[in-house]
Amino acid sequence: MSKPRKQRFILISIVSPAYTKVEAMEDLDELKSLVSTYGGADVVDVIQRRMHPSGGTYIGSGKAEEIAEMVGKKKIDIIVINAIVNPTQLYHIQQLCWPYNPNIEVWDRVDLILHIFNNHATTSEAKMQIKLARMRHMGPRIYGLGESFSQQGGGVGTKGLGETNVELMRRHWKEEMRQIQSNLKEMEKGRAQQVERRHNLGFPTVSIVGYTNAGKTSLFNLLTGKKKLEADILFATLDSSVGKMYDRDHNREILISDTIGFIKKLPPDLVDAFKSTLMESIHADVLLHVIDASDPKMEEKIQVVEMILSDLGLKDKRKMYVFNKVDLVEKTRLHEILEKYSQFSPHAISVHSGDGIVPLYHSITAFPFWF
Ligand SMILES: Nc1nc2c(ncn2[C@@H]2O[C@H](COP(=O)(O)OP(=O)(O)OP(=O)(O)O)[C@@H](O)[C@H]2O)c(=O)[nH]1
Ligand SMILES: [Mg+2]
Repeated sequence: MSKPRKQRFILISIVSPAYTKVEAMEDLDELKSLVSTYGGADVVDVIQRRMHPSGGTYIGSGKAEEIAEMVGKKKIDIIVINAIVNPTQLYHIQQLCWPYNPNIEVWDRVDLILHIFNNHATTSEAKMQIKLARMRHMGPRIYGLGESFSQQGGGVGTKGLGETNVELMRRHWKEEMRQIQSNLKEMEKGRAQQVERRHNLGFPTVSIVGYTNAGKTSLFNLLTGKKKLEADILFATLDSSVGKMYDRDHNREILISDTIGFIKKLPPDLVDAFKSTLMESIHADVLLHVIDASDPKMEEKIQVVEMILSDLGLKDKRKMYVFNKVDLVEKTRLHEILEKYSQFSPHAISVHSGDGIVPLYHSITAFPFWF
């Protein structure tokens, strides 16, 4: 059987004119990993330097025309813009591309992340959370389209029909969203009871958090002996897992949880949709913030994670920074990092080589959980 043809992408990265070439390329890199995680082929990269998005098409009308022509020439299926773009602007770009490909899709960064989530979701809860997040994100777009269609309809007798359809759709949409929210609430209750039961049993709990692809699941598997999927893709993990680590020094078990990774420009709606998955972290005694020490964007990613933790009300939670993948980092650089983050009980580890795992284990078992 022949492989299905990969969907062909144009990637558009919008950066401030102040960015150097290297910075602009780094910005595009994350978008490239997202597209490759999705399974798409990156056919054309466009870096646009501008301070502010431009009116109707976000990327400027001249650029939008150029891109539309490229859609035809390069047989493009999907255009993705590395930003959160308003629905009308996406729709305008799509319209410009119709003469070249009537099935063209135009996504913003959130659409791309949501499509990846959708492909990776395995549990019914994750599927529902994603559906809710998609509806919240796409909702305005559907209404927007509805308005455009009813304007297009315009002729005698058609306008009313258009409006009725939009109104019906809107009502149906709202009802479905309410239903999903109430199902998720039920699941959240169940999960909260579970968390509480464990807490009452007196298990110390540790939650692994961090940017996507930092090596959280790899560390989780190592500490708990589980075999969850670790992969060089973004958002390999979407649900949350809890495992046990035996603490020899105190003859007890410590609960370790692994969960979804974070990424920059995650809209609050998405974080909100995943609240119940993140519940284990919310109730943990301590957070292990796993960081890919070999990543050139490490510092920015630490800040992104800190911001999301703070949105989740976890700003003051006790935490340790765990710098992973040190097999890929030079010794001098590592010293600099450990010095810079000395107030976060930093650990340098490599899940691959085993470096630093024993000291980390001892720090976890010696952690003053009850104080
Ligand atoms: N070189 C090196 N690679 C590592 C190390 N630890 C993990 N990795 C690799 O990093 C990639 C991501 O690992 P995961 O454990 O799936 O990362 P994650 O943080 O759970 O990622 P998501 O669930 O996708 O957010 C995999 O390809 C791992 O093999 C390490 O110590 N050194
Ligand atoms: Mg993972």
